[in-house]
Amino acid sequence: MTSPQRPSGAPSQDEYRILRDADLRDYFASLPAVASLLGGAPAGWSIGEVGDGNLNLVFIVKGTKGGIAVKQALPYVRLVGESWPLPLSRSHYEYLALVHQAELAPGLVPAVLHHNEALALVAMELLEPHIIMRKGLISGTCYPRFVEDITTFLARTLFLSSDLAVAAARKKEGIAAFAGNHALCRITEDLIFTDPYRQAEQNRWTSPWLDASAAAIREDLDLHVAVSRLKLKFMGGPEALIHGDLHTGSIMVTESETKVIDPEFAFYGPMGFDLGAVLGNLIMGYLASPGHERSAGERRSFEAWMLETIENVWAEFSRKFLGLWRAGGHGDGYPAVLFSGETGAARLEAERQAYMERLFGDTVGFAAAKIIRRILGLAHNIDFEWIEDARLRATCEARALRLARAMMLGAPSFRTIGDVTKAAKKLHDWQPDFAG
Ligand code: SR1
Ligand code: MG
Repeated sequence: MTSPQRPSGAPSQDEYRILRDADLRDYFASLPAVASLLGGAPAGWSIGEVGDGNLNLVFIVKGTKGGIAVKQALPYVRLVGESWPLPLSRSHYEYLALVHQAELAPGLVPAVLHHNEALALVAMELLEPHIIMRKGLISGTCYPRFVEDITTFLARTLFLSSDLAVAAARKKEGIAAFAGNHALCRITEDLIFTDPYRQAEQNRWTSPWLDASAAAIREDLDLHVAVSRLKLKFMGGPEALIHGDLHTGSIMVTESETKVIDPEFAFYGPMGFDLGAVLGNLIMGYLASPGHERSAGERRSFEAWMLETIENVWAEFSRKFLGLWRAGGHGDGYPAVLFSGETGAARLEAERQAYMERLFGDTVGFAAAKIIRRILGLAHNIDFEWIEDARLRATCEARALRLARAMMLGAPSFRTIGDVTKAAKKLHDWQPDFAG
């Protein structure tokens, strides 16, 4: 895989300005290809800022013929404000990742229509009528296409950018191309692997019900060791080009299509981090579900689908990843010359199984870290946040915390994905003792 470079002669960084609706109108009016895609007179285009993420501005621009989604990075963290500066270069890495992912997993990411490095701006195909998957799950909607698509995305982007598929020099060029995205990695290192386990000013949780759980986790040295091991893997394991923030808010869906968006956290990291993000967020969706129930048991079939989906995501990912490997691992890892003949082939197959077991262990650990950060850290998710009754929200969150702690400490006892769903199911109706 070759890495697209920054376009030569790109305008310099000092031309950056935060764009308002009127600026966007003038800007796209001056780009014939985009203007013609939109259609009609620029004065008639509708333009609105719709971003509800933690970092950026997102606009939808619509003309008489079509529409585009436009993402502009702000020089700071939107969720917190100007007191937390953040490099605009994340837009470059997002663009780069979208280009690579489109090559590796065609059709599963939005098409990039335009990129301006200086403005930290990416214009993409407008995904309509897609919605953010997290919102669909909150409303209890099942997505029949999701397992097929997300596992193709995961298997292809991870396998095809790894040492199992890519020659050593190219892989290292890939690592180098994304190495500058360290400010975004740092957010993950702090917010996921450190802050929820210490007193951090920005931490928050559903108080007072989770006060004791939060305090216990701050004192839990077993957990501190386990999360630090995961952090080290995240920092020092450039296995593949990972999305880096693959939660259900980074996935847009319809019943028949799935698109992975927002890869601004992309870099070469551990595969289990992306897998854990998907599974950890599905587990949260499942355990948040009782909080969105309007009548007893009304979400039962949705919840059964969620458990099935969690199981199928791992099973299908594993099948597709191994399929790619068996069809031809042309990377410099596991040189074919060392595994010739029938005995060599059998030994390599056993090694593939061992590889998947190790990857599953990483996935379980990272999924747990993703759950804990959303309940005790700075950035929460609406699966829990939209549960209006705070005590019920705390109950759902306490169940998820209990499962996550068991998963992070007991990865070896979660040998199969069925062990994970079984444990999640067992906690679905568990009543925490908030007094104790
Ligand atoms: C301060 S940024 C908080 C979170 O938003 C992003 O979506 C990532 O998940 C990050 O950790
Ligand atoms: Mg995002």
